[in-house]
Amino acid sequence: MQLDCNGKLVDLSGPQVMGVLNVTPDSFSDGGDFFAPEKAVERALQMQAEGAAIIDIGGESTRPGAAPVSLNDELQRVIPVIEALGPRLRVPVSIDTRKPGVMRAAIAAGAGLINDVNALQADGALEAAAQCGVPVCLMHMQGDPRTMQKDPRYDDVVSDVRAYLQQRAAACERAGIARERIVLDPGFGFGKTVEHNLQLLARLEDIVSLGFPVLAGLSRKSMIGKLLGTGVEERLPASIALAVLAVERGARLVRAHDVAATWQALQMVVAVENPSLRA
Ligand code: 7PM
Repeated sequence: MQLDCNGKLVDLSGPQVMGVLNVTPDSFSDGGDFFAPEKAVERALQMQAEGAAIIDIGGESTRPGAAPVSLNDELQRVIPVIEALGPRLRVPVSIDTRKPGVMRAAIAAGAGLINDVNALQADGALEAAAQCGVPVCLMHMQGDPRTMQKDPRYDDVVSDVRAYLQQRAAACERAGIARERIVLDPGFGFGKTVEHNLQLLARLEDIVSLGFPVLAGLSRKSMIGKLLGTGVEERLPASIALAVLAVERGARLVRAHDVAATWQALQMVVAVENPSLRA
């Protein structure tokens, strides 16, 4: 099983790490340190060396309560970084966006995958992704980033998220996105309480059973802070534990800020569960 990301291949026969490169001035995990293209390139090369199989670039903060970003601001943040990275990275870049205009420009600039927390629900997004011909990661979110953490409710969070992702995958296929190009993500923290997040992780196999590769984004998330009382910079051990639990339940991609530590942990899972895949 592999993803063809605009010519760069991602092998999914075992778990892989998607490294997070934020280019928002307000991004909580890097304080905007990587806003300058040269800095971003440096960090992306480091994540590649640490084992990242994909570098995820987002110019729109999806932080709970964050203000919307205009198309032009988002393009100005991400396109120069993608252009600079393409020729210097062996691994593909994914574009974390909800806007079809950013999808098209990012893929034209060399990005290899679309990561949409809105699962291509914006007007024109399905068409844009289908025409780009790259893999898409469809994430579940209840509500929108501004209000999603107010009072999230589900009948059964796992079956609700499963049904939503199945429906979005079907919409993609109808729009001409090949099955082989679809990745699903339960969207930890996006319109979910700690209990919802824990149930989704405990029963991640119910999402994996849809038959698509699953991505899990748990790194440094606030559920850890709520369970342990730790600040964002103190969440690595718990992030690693959650990544290992997700991969044990069948996740094939783990989105993480701390690439080296996450990659090393996943290699231990591989060594135990599937020694023939050892790096
Ligand atoms: C503030 C709060 C800033 C939360 C950033 C975040 C995911 C994602 C993000 C995820 C996929 C973060 C999030 N999370 N894309 N983008 N899956 N596919 O913690 O879980 O990085 S942004």
